[in-house]
Amino acid sequence: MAVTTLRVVLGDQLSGTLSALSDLDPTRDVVLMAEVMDECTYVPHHLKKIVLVLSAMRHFAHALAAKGVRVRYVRLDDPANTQTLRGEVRRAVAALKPHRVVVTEPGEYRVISDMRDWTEDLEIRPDIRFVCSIADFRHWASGRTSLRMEFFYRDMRRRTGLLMTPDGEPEGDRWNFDAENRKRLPPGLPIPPVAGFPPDGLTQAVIDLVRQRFTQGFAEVDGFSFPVTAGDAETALADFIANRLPGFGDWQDAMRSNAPTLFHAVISPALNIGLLDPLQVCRSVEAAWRRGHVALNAAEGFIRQIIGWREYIRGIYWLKMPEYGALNALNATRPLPEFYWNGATKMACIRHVVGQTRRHAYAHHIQRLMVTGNFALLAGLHPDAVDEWYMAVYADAYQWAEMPNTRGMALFADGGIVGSKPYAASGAYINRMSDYCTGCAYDVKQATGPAACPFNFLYWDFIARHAERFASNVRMAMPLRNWQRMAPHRRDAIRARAAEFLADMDGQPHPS
Ligand code: DLZ
Ligand code: SF4
Repeated sequence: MAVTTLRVVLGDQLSGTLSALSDLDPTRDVVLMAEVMDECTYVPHHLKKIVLVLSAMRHFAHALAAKGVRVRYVRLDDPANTQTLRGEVRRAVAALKPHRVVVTEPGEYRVISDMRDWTEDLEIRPDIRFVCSIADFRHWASGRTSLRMEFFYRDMRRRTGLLMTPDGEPEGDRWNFDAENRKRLPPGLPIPPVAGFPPDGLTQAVIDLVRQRFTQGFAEVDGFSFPVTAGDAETALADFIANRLPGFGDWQDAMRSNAPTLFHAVISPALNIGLLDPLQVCRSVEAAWRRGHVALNAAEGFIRQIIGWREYIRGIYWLKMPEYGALNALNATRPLPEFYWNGATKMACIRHVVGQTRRHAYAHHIQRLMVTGNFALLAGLHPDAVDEWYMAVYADAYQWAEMPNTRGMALFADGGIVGSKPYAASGAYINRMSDYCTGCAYDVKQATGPAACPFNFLYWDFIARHAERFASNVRMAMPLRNWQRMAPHRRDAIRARAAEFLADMDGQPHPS
């Protein structure tokens, strides 16, 4: 039978509500899904991320087929596979001769640029799985001299009605309860585990394939337990709401060495490939608050991450690309040290975060921002290298989400588009929010000498290096003043230790 429409579904578009599928006619259309090396290798993805995407793709294709939809599914090991999305679309067009090809806009600039060459009759539809469309964000941003997430978030609250009173006021008379969300974790507090989903036959086949085809060192494929279907993702969400959401607010920023997930949802890997709908997730969390299961600071803190931060970051990405991907406002040039990949460092905080990232393809926001991100900022690591690392190592990383978080929030490489000041912090912050320092070879109380915590001298070195630039930023006035008031011999000792440490890290001779 003649094929009317070829509908392309990418690996992070696994949603029944996808715009490319909205007018699907199962009798005349074909859905194309392709596992391709190009997408599996454009950054050295964590093996668990590859397993997640390919397994979820296979499950999604099965579910479509079970509903009577014709699916052209190209496996990675199919000998005819061209191993590029473009090649697979062209091959399908040649074989099926559809009247038109329909796709939902991809999450990465790289892919949409390439898409324009795919085929002549391509219809690219907006991705409607977000609360705020790209066009609406542009409209919101136009005419504003500075963009701030908090104001965008309030608009999203009004638009969705989430945590709003019938009179249009924020519940609890406040938009934001962050001040209550920075508590230290009591030692010994039991942490509810994250629900795991052991591999079924389909996933096991993908694990075997990935083991065979990808031999890069970073990452462990053993212990894969992410949800790979919409049903399992719902179970994971329900488990979070029942068991961890009550503690999510209070201990949102805490870190503990033997507890990688704490009270976090760990739903981003499923959410970012489309197995969950962000608005539905927020409605479930709001319902938990309305029935008295959780406090308002927990529900609000979580909802802000989704309809505030997640949507805001995506808006910034599409507003500022492609220029955003080349920004390097602080002229950072240092290569990424090997310990980002192998965890071999005496800094216990980094060792723990990199170690858990290797094992789980997951770290929570404060670990990403204040440990690996903060170190990269202070040490002046090149944003391209840091960007690639975050894209590769986290199971939830897609460029629309990852890039503004890395270049903007963590590295200040965008010069202040995402955040109004650099999130630079000394070891004291990590010590306050974690137990990492108690097991560290370095002393978090010292800023000079061989035993000093590197975050301390690198923090001051960072302030000193950028003193001129920060002089015009009121939010940096205090650290700058503290630096300038420090005794000259102490400033010299800090800078000398920083230079020595960085030279060691780079494998260079010490500066004299
Ligand atoms: C991340 C990923 C991987 C590892 N593999 C595939 C694949 O084989 N086929 C596919 O369609 N998509 C894959 N993806 C997701 C794409 O990289 C993602 O759709 C684009 O980066 C746009 O966000
Ligand atoms: Fe990290 Fe410094 Fe604490 Fe060691 S002492 S864990 S390097 S913050």
